[in-house]
Order: sequence, then structure tokens, then C-alpha cells
Amino acid sequence: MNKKIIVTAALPYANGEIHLGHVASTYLPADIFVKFLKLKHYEAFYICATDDYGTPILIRAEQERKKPEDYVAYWNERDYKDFKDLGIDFDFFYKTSSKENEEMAQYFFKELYKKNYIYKKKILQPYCEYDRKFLPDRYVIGTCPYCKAENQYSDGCEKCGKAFEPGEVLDPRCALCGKEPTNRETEHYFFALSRFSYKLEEWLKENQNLQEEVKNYVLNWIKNGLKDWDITRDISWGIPIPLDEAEGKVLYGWFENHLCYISSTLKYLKEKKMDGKTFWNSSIIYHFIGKDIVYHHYLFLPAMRLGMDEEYKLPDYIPTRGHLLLHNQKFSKSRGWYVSLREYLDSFPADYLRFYLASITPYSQTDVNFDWDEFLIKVNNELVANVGNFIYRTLSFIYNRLKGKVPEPKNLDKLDEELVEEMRRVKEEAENRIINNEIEKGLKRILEFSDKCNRYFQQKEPWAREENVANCLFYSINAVKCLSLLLYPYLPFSCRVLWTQLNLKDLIHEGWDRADELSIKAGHEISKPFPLFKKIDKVDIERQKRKLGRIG
Ligand code: B3M
Ligand code: ZN
Repeated sequence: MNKKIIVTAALPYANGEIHLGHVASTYLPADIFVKFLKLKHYEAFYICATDDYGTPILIRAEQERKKPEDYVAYWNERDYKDFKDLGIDFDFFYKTSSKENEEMAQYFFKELYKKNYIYKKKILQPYCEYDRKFLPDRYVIGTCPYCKAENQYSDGCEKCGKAFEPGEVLDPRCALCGKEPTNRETEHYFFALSRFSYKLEEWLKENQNLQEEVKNYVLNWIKNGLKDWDITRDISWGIPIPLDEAEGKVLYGWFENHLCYISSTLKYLKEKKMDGKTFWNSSIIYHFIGKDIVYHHYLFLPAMRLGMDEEYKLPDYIPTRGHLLLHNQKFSKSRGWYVSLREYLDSFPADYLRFYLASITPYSQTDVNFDWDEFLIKVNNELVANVGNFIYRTLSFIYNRLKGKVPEPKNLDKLDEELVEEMRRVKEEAENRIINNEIEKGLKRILEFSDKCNRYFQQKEPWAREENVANCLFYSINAVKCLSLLLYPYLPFSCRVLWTQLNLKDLIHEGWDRADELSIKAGHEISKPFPLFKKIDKVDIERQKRKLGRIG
């Protein structure tokens, strides 16, 4: 099996906080997957960046009277920090506004233009005579043609959720000055997506790694006919179109943002003195995304790489997950129905969120529900009462009753044998699930193991039966070590603390494959243990629930 792996996660727009929805569908599953690969000693890299260009960002920067460069730099740093505090460990976190990405995007543009996959066409665009600007996308606001909600962007309605074409919005107005725009002719560049229908269909059908349900509806889109993409914006904030005749025009964000997966990987590997292009083309590539950007990742992105004759290979996997609901409603910042990652981190440990989200998010497009009460139940009943309990009772028994020293085991009895066998099996079975991206099933399997460990300890009764002490504690402490490796991708902070309690530092090097080895020997001394997890108090949950729906 190929052990070179590149994992990317969809690039967050540099214009607002990361919220729990982004974490659940994309960043966390990818992070758990990469941590697992690294434990398997694969050469895996986790790459991400902020998505810096686009009209919404320019508008926000203008509203805040900031230069767009400064505005996106703030969010780049802020996002990175929030991710880090959740234990999301990117190998490299860059930006679409880098010079490397500009070069890559302009190179793609020129090549595709030469091959006639990009063509010009004159179109009418809303124009503000007062601001002397073209008004693409969100620069026009108006009334929703469907539900008649006022003050909606021209590309869709936040109230009724319908998407529509910019020309459809009623009573259009300039977002900057409020005046009615006129229409002006301008020359735009189009990417000939429709010409790739056949090749895309072929690629989708051949690729066995893509999720069937997504593949099916993407194939349906192809069947219904693909439209060419307008890849031009008449604004100042973006990557310039590399043609003299196109002065003042920039590339549409979705032409260049996904190229940042490639440009950032190459930049990172270059710093490591590696040949990035060779690595890219000889590794297995994963793009983790949420289901709202399927169109871009299953059609637009592969079509552009196909148009370049696969100079950079196409993705092998595009793990796609559903939306996160918050108490059964959509996240909405404007309605205060929202939990930002930072808000969460200010209140509870990072690992609790990783645990809860990982356990409820399947490898599919089904929407998932974040519920504060369920969060408490899962953490208290599974993390604390199952995992935490077994670990703490084992360590404290050794520390308090055996002076911190691991005892010498005697002949195995049936229960010991079963536990040893179970360690081997859980390692294998959890691995099979995680490698197939069934992150939540992997976790479930590990929790079953922990549950069995508790029962083992219970049946052995070392507190009452002296003859069982040596074996019970020897095998239990090795089971704790096993757990600390298998759970590391999910609970990195707690597992690192656990390693210091075990008085073992370099467990990462020991890795996944040796998780079931009885490598903690008799005589090994552990450090003073303390409980890794604490029960969540209901009062703290009620406080979070009261915040929902409050604005400001
Ligand atoms: N910046 C975020 C989104 O649409 C968008 C992803 C880009 S991935 C290349 O959710
Ligand atoms: Zn105006």
C-alpha cells in the first residue's frame, strides 16, 4: 500500500469565526484521519489555508474600513489559533493570497486559455454609476423573488434558503450606496466546463473510492447538462487575470482557491527540501469537504486538472460529510443560533468536543445534530464513566497499592487471555474502520474495548482477591497503554497527559501497530495519576443553552 498521503481540508473564508459546523464536517475528521496515519508511520501531510479573495470578504473589509490584506491576515492568524487550540494539527496552514498561489492560478489560466478551455464573452453586469464600480455577487442586494424577504444578497435568500441567479433579485440596489444599479457591458472569461462532461463522467465512474451517494447525484448533474463557468470578476481584490487585455479583472475565487491545495503543498514540501510535484503525483490525495461544496470539488476542480492533462493528479478521495444542526436548526449567526469554536473552547476542554463530534458524525451526507444535553450525556456516560474510569482505577490501584510499580504477571487465566486477544482485535478492527473513513465507527469499537476492560477489572476484583492482583494490573496497565494509542487521534490532549502519567514519553514512535504489545514490563514505575476527565455540570450546559437565539 502507498504510504505517501496528502490530506487537505476545505479552505475557510477569511472573514469570520470557525464554528462547530465546519469542525464537524471537515477539519476534525481530516485531523483524526491524519493523526491515525501518522501513528501508522505513513508519510502523511495535512494542508490547509485561508480562502482570502472574493466579494464578501472585500465588502466586509470595506465596511470595517480595513485594507483587505490586513483584514484577511487577521482571520488567517485567528483561524489558525482556534484550530490549534482544538488540537487540529496542520502540517502547513497557508493562504490563497500567497504569491505561490497567484503563480499557480495564473499558470493554470494561461495553459487552459491556450488550449481553448477558456473563452471570452461579452455580458451585462450590474454597475453602480455613483460608485463607478461593477457590482458582482453580493454587491447587489434586493428582495427575494420567492419569499419577498428584503435585504437579501443577489445570489440567494437567507430567509427561505433558495439560491438564485444575480439577475433574478427584485428591486436591486448597490450594497455600498443603496442606489439602483444600471447594466453595463463587460468582457468576461468563461471556463468551458460543459466540454468536460464525458471525461468527468468517466472519471467519476472509474473512481471506486468516491462515496456512491454523492457520485450518483453528481452524475445526475452531468446528465442534466453542465454550464460553463464565469471565472471573471471586475473588482480589485483577487488574482489578476494574466492577460494585458484583461486589466482590472481578477479571477473568480473558485477558479483559484482549490489550486491552493496544490500551491501550498508544493511550498511546504519545498521547504522540506522535497520535490513537491513528484510527491503530489505519487501520493494518495484526499480532499475533505462539507456537502455544500460538492459541485466545486467533484466537477470544477477535476475538470481543471483534466484540462491540464493531469499535470497534477486528481483526488483519489473526496470525503464529504453533511451539515451540523444546532438543536435541530441550521446554524445562523444573524439569529444568534450559533456556537463558534472559540466560544466553545472558552467553556469546555477541546477533547470533549472532539469526542462528541467524532462520535456523532458519520461518513455520509446525513445531517448531524449538535445538542448540548446529548453532549453532556455522551461525555459523562462514555468518556468519564467508561474510558476515564478504567484508566484511573488501574493507575490509582498501581500507584496506591503497589507503590507505583507494575507487578510481575503469572500464568494467564481465561480472562487474561481474552483481554490480550481483544487488544489485538480492537487494533485491527478500529484500523479497518478509520482507514475507510468511518471515524465514528472506529471510535465506537474502541469504546467497546474500554467497556470490556472495565468488565475485566470488575470480574478480577483485585481489591478483594489478592491472587488476582498481579495479572489484573499487569494486563490492565497494558490495556491502558493500548487505549492511549488508539484514542490518540480522537483525544490528543488527554492521551499526551496519560503518557506522562504512564511515565512513557515517546509512545507516538511506538505507533499504532504496536498498540497491543505488552510493552509495559513488570517493574516499570508510573507517575502519580489524576483523573483525565471530569463530569460536566448541568449548570454549565444550561448556561450554553440560554445563549442560543440571543443576538449580540
Ligand atoms: N472557502 C468555503 C465554503 O464554501 C470555501 C471552500 C474553499 S475550498 C477550495 O464552504
Ligand atoms: Zn453604489
